[in-house]
This record gives sequence, C-alpha cells and structure tokens, in this order.
Amino acid sequence: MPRIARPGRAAAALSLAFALVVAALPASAHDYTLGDLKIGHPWSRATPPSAKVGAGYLSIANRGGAPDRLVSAVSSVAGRVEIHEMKMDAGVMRMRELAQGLALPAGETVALRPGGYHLMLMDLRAPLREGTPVPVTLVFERAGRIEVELKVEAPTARQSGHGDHGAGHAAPAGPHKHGH
Ligand SMILES: [Cu+2]
Repeated sequence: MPRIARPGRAAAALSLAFALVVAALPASAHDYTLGDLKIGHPWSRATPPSAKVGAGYLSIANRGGAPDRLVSAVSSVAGRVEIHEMKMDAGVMRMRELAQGLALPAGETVALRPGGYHLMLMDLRAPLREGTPVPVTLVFERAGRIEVELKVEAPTARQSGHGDHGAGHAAPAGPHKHGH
C-alpha cells in the first residue's frame, strides 16, 4: 500500500526539516574548554586582498568561582593581536585597545562580537579567506593558554558594525577613531 503523506504530515515534515536546519546551524559552531573557561565559536570575516587588519569574535564563559582575564592573544597570521573595545561615544563609534585585557567575571559570559569587544589582528601577513581557519592562541591570567581556530566566514557575515573597521584603521581621520 503506497504511503500518502497527508498535508498535516507534510507540513510537520517540513517544519521538522526546518527545525533540523536551524538546529544544524549551531552545530557548525565549535567550542573549547580550558579549565573553568568555555570558549564558544571563535570566528572571523574574510578580508579584502589589501587589508592589513582582521577581527576575531568568540564568547568566553567563566564557569569557575574566581575571576579571570584574557590578557593577550597571538596568531601566526598577524604581526600582533590586540584586544579591542568598540563603543559609541557621543554619537561616534570608537575603538580602543584594552591595555589591561578583558575581565572575565566569575560565573559570567563575555561576548566578543561585531560592534563590541573583539580581537584585532594587526599587520595581517595574508588576507583572511573564507573557509580557511585562522589559528589564534588566547592567553588567560588564571586558566593559561589555548590555541583556538577562528572560523572565517563571508565578509558580510552576521551583524554589520564592523564592516568599515579596516577603513577606520587605514584612515584614522575618519569617524571610526582609535582612542589610544
Ligand atoms: Cu579593533
């Protein structure tokens, strides 16, 4: 006897398929655990051929009882890596280096994402290419160090706000200023 999918079942199958697709998205994410820290989905965006800077985003959950701190980062693809904060200041988006690193309060998750905290890969040795992972070593005050891979997504991936980042660095006279 042939199976006939009733409309209800087809719709259910479709929504199930959709749910699976949606559920599959975070599956492309990757996590790392270092002591009490859980590092979630490090990623970046592909850069134009002439770009000298790139960004790195990730989340850091401190599941321990003591505060920690992201003190520095290094990458073989960049001359140096800085920890930056971006925020609106009197209507202008400004970026500054966090010289003391990024505080990770006990029991909290800190997100590095477009428009906020981020890693700044300076003096890129080669453009970041979509699909080519970028190794970055993160150094924490308490937890020690760990190498993670930034998954490089399309230049337009997720939220904007960081799209003119390279331009801001290339043209410091622009509205996107560093507060060093
Ligand atoms: Cu920056």
